Amino acid sequence: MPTSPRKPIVIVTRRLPDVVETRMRELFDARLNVSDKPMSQAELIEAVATADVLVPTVTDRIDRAVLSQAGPQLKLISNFGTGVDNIDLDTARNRSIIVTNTPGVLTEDTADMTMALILAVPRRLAEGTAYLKDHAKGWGGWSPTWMLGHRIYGKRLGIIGMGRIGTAVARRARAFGLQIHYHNRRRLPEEMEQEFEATYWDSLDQMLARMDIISVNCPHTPATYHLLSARRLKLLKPTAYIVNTARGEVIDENELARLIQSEAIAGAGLDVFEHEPAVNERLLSSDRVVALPHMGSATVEGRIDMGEKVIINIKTFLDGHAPPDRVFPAMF
Ligand code: 8YV
Repeated sequence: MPTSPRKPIVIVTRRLPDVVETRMRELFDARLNVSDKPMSQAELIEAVATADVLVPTVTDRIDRAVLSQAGPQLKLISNFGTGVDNIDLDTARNRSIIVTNTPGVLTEDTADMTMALILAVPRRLAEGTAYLKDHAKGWGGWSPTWMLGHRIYGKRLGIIGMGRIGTAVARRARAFGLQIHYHNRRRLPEEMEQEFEATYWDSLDQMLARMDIISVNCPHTPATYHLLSARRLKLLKPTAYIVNTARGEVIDENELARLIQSEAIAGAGLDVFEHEPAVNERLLSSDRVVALPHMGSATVEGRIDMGEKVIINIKTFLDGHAPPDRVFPAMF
């Protein structure tokens, strides 16, 4: 009797939506993380020694130490997430391990969250909610001069990183009457600039000094680590706000906290932090900071779409084709 070929071992480091896990069980020898507890570096090393395919998330550090223990069977890392700064890409490439991600499917959700923070910080939404909760039995009532925030209509929004998410933010921001400015490695095609009536700044320094709100929408790479350095943060106007739904590492978080505390910057809306899951105490305790626990892509629909993308990448690879979302496309 012919034996059926063994199913490839796919190790998934965190719990994924039920429909995604069910499909993975059907297709692969899926080793799932029922407890959802983040894996230790030792557990990750064990995983790469066994898996044909690894499915990590932003909470797993797939560094050189982990990858150097990978068995020869590990040929694909299919990241559940768009950012791949959790993976040592150079080492993966040198070891001929393909890396894929999940671009596109979390663009709109992340742009929505960015817009929510752009509104929430100048209009003091978190403060208002907290105040009502603290005064549940009766708040002082309306007053003409109380809880005043700042208008966003007509203000200048400077977007750092005009890729998919930055562009989706620009589209939303236009509808709210914000003026669009951006800094990007490449200038947008003319018709896109016209669509947003966007102003391109080749010099990030010059853009920072003139904006009312800054939105960080670029990936974290060696080139963007502390792009908003202590020196650059000091260029911002004291009335400026910063929103970050990309990666905490792009901003010098310590300096940001210091400048907000000393009122050299008006406030910040932060969904990501430099040393997650730790958050700088001074940011958390400031009334002028709206802090969220990395929720930008946290919708049921988004997480299912991300899982579907992971499955498509694995399946395509196992069928002998180039997976669609390769991070270094030349490799297959
Ligand atoms: C994800 C993200 O939740 O995809 C990304 O890059 O930052 C998040 O929205 C996370 O990465 C999942 O691994």
